[in-house]
Amino acid sequence: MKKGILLVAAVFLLKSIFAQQNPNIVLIYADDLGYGDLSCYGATQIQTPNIDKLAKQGLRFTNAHATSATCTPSRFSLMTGTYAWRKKGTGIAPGNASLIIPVDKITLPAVLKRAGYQTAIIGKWHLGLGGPEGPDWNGEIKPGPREIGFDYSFILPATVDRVPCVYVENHYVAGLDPADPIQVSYKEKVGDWPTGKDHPELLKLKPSHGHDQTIINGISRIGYMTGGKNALWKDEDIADELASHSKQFIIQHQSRPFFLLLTTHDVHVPRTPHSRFAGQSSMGDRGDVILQLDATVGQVTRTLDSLGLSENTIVIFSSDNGPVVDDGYQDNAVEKLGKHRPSGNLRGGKYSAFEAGTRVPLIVRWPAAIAAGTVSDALFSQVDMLASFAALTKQSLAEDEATDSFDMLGALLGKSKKGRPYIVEQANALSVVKGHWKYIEPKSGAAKNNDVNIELGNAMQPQLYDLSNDIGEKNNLAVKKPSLVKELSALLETIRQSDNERKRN
Ligand code: NG6
Ligand code: CA
Repeated sequence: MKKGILLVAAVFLLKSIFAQQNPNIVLIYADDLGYGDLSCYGATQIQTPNIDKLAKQGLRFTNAHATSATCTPSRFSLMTGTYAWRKKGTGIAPGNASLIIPVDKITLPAVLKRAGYQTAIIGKWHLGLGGPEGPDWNGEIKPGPREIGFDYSFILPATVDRVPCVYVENHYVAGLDPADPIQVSYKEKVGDWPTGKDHPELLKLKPSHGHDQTIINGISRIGYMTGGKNALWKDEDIADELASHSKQFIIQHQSRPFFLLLTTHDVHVPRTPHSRFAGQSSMGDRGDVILQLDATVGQVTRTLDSLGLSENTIVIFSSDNGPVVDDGYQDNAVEKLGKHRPSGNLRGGKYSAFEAGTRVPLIVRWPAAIAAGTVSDALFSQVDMLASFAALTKQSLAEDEATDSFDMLGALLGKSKKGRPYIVEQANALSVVKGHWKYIEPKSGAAKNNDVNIELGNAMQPQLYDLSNDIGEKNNLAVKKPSLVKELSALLETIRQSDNERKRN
């Protein structure tokens, strides 16, 4: 009897110690999901109940941004707290690129590791792997996630439309048979596996532009590969694989604070919904993988619920860049789009300097600290996650660490309505948004990418938009307001030249 009471007391004590510990953090980072793609952001042709529920229980941002309109630079900034455009070689990475994140600088996972967190990345990486020679797919693959602060990694090395089509778990290709080594080239054909260019009759999903090299699982990819047959992923199972690895990580690390970065493949191309989702939306494959993404979120939140972790776990949901409908495969996304507007009422999309390039959904749920059902119009940039997480875990950054990252914890948790004083958006051109004014620097290059049917925002003349009454960036006021153009172009130049934005502010 006495023992029983002691046990109960011990359990209570442990519970209260855990209640005071740092919150777990689960950051779910979707790929190419647009500002208008979720029902909680106004979509009506598609319902995303699990993500909507996060918004209902937490905080939804209307003016949050990835740093860039494409994946690699956005992820680079998220990880390093610095702008990718400051560093050469941070554009969309080929599948055999070497690691582009410096291993001797602070990173988002390293900040949390410093605070005692167990850290993991599960999902898309696309930040390069290995030293200057690139990754050794048949040996130890490093440096990579483990060397920049993740205790555990289970990744898609680049994108699913790029070879090699294998998972990398920690330092090795998962399930690789050493007798069947992998060869990869982005220059010339390797091995004798057919390509989409030569054998379109073998394809279950045909390219619309590019994507005509080695065929894996009936889908032609960017790049050539051969070997590693046992290790090849099955496209339709990727979402479930990532969700089940995430679940496992959460279950195994529930007793200590953990940071899980779940970077989904959905809704990037090639879009290959599992049979549970195929045909379930009215919008073809793109709609179906939005449903699949929503279900992934549901799997994670239900895991947290079942372990009693939801109260003290911050769940963050966002996207790496804006939406694209045809990104290189004939998957019916264009034909079945109907009235759905992936960019909502914003102009542009993925690759674009217009708002839809970087303005993305951002939802933050933390029942222990954030009031349910709130909406924030604060200007927020993902480059600030690093310094904000440092603040959350009561750490101060050294002056030379993550120098573009500001502590915006107050805004991130909805305690403050005040956002960033300004943000920089990266597409081909850089833009700066200050208050409700947006300036896009003059840039040569096509005004529109016809393959993807997206306006890129390039123009030889400066562009100035008043986002408070022209969110669709239709009315260029640069000629009418030369002094504002001067002010904002000077600000952009100052930021560009600045070697320490946090210090400068
Ligand atoms: C482009 C690809 C596109 C996509 C993108 C990267 C072609 C024609 N297009 O080069 O399909 O893979 O790169 O997307 O190859 S991102 O979200 O990872 O930045
Ligand atoms: Ca992307």
